[in-house]
Amino acid sequence: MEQTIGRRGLTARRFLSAVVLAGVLVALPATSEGATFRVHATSEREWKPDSLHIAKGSKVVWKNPTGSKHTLTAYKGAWHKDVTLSPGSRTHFVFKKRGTYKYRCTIHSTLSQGVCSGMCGKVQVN
Ligand SMILES: [Cu+2]
Repeated sequence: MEQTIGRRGLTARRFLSAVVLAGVLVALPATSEGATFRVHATSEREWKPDSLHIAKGSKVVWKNPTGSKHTLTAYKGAWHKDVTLSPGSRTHFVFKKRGTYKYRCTIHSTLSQGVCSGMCGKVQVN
């Protein structure tokens, strides 16, 4: 029941529309295309988080805040070469294709018959 046609009423309705629109934008999932996700190495020799589910086109940034060197080595071809993360450094990768990308630090993990133990991580791109 809208009875206010005056200047005040219009303004109030516009304000309400803006609030509703803002709510819709905030409600968009965090996995929408183009989002940035962060993973960091821990001093317990883990990737945190060690498993990510992201949308195609998302960027993942890996940081190494520890005092040790780590490598970011994909064992199913996400990267063309090993990336060495020296203490305090970071790197990133934009995932343009769907798939499961497994990676590990070759210094702090072992890979035996496809099974990684230690500093292992996974990115699932949908
Ligand atoms: Cu490591």
